[in-house]
Amino acid sequence: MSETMHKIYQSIVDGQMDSTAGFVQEALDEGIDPSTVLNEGMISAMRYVGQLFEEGEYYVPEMLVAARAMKNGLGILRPLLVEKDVEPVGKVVVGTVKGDLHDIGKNLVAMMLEGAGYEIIDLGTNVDASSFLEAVQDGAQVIGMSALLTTTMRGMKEVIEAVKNSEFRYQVKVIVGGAPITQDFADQIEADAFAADASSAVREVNRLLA
Ligand code: B1M
Repeated sequence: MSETMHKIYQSIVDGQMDSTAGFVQEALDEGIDPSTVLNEGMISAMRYVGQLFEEGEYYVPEMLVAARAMKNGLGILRPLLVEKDVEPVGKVVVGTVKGDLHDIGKNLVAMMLEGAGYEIIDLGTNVDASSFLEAVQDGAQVIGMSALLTTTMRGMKEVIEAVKNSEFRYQVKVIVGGAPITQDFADQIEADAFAADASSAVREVNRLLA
């Protein structure tokens, strides 16, 4: 790992909220590919933060400052991931399910979809079934749900049930993702697609709307 990439990684792990963005810019100026910065510098750092939390080394405040550092870094990457002035190829509503406040992965998925030409309705975190349905009423063709907690992932099924019991049953597709979500779980709750990361989310949404 180059020195700059190491600085990005370490600034997230240490939650140095004000340094990450500068280091990300430095890496881009050095010609490092944005997806390398994202995956090797940033996502791997968050993974390590999660490990430290699991091991009892870190507590919620440390996770929180790491998340802020990551968000500041993502602010620099955003314009590179999101293309401007393209005619929307479809409309996708995204949100983190009820009871769940994790939004970094969901935001990344939204950014990459936007970059691929989709119009995004971002409902944020802690989103219930009726809010997803309202967005479908507003024209969303795909519901994208994120969950990071084993306790909240079941909420995805509730949304799918609500869709099935609504007039939009045959109109809308559902994609799910997030750290605890697997293809098996997606099959169990009868989601139309599962994606393990943001770029496969784009591939899957393209497939759903093809
Ligand atoms: Co929390 N947290 N957290 N946390 N947190 C995890 C998820 C945890 C795994 C940490 C651990 O124990 N190792 C653990 C969950 C354990 C479990 O359920 N089995 C955990 C816990 C326990 C908690 C609390 C309960 C802690 C507490 O209060 N005691 C609490 C819950 C609060 C709540 O939501 N109600 C909590 C709180 C927080 C913070 C608020 C402090 C902060 C979130 C800040 C924020 O998001 N704004 C936080 C953080 C930062 C984490 C970790 C460290 C990092 C998450 C992250 O941003 N990853 C996380 C550890 C981990 O995941 N290893 C952890 C980076 C992000 C890019 O990855 O979100 O996985 P991810 O997204 C990926 C893919 O999953 C996928 O694409 C993304 C890009 O590749 N993807 C999709 C995601 N959504 C998708 C949707 C799609 C498709 C793909 O389609 C629509």
